[in-house]
Amino acid sequence: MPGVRGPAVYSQEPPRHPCLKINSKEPFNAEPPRSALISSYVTPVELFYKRNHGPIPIVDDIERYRVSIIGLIENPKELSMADIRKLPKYNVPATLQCAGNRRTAMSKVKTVKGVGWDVSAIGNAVWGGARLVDVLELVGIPKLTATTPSGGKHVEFTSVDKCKEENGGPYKASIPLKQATSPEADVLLAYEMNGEALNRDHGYPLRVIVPGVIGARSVKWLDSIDITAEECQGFFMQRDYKMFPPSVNWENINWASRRPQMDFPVQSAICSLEDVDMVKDGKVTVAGYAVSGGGRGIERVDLSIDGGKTWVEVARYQKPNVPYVADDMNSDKWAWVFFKAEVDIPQNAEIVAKAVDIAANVQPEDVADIWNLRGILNTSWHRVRVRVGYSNLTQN
Ligand SMILES: Nc1nc2c(c(=O)[nH]1)N[C@H]1C(S)=C(S)[C@@H](COP(=O)(O)O)O[C@H]1N2
Ligand SMILES: [Mo]
Repeated sequence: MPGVRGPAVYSQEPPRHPCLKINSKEPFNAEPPRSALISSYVTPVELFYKRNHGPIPIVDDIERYRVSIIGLIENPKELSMADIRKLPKYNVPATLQCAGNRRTAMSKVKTVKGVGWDVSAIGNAVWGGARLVDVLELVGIPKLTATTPSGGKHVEFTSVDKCKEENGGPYKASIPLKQATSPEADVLLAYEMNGEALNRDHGYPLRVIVPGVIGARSVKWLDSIDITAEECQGFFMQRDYKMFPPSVNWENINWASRRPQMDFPVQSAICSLEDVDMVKDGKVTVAGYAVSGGGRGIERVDLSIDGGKTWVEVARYQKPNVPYVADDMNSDKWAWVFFKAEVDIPQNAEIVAKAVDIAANVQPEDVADIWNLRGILNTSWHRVRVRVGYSNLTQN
């Protein structure tokens, strides 16, 4: 692509916030501390997790930057940023979550392959850009198309970065054409994040946002859009980001037997406490996030202070003064909810959260039941252990 200096080296990485916990330096993978993650409903850009598979590309000549739309269509086109900005602009609040979120906890059951993450490989941003459905109309594909006349059924996104998993080639992913051409699906070509131009870490100048789907399909640094007959055959679609049962190991794995993961399952995590926390007295704040995939809202968040024996429902919310109603027009369909409760705990407590989405999907109880060799989709009940430590001063 013209206007791109894609360094195949790590000497030109952008500056990053010092509070991020770095899980891998090259490629750069980092997440904010738990407490910072829930300090605001819209995650500030600098605190948003960064998940990369190679060095951050440099697009330094925005005038010459083009996205090519090719494949099984009548009229292939090259679009400049000006062309994309001419289309109606949408601002979509959407939570992006890496399929590897909470992997570290899964690896405690049995070793898994992949970058370790605590509970913060997730963030909620307002993505601004053109809708993919409008972009595809420019090349003659009408809304709600499942198949083009020449047999196109998938939309493949190719980046300009270079990843070792692709043998030095670019990162790629695809989504079904039906979803790409559905106005309801809100798939975006985003050039803004929280009202500012996208920064290099998050895909400058243009990235895909596929709401409700694992982060891996939201391709950053977009180079081309290819209308294809088959789903993308790239590494990250075919040999990664697939959910396997616990019985599958590296000897008997058959990658072709499973579909690439798309929608995210229902998830929640407590972020006001660490895995093992010592608190001053028996009153603790339990706060965190809950989110589901496919635009399914959060129907309920349950909280336990006795390891899951008994439960109470906790309040959940998105914005101040707007009651959250799952599936309501005034709620952000693709975004997480926060929950918060003040609880009285005994000397030793195991605090547990689990969420239920509007389809009544519930998080699984035990991480061992969903263990998989790649360590993805750890959506098990989130547990933290709290000990009340009375200091001498507060003791009678
Ligand atoms: N080009 C490109 N796009 C990419 C990736 C990548 O390595 N290269 N990582 C994917 C993964 S696995 C995730 S979870 C999200 C992370 O987006 P973020 O870094 O903006 O949080 O980007 C996705 N898009
Ligand atoms: Mo990811």
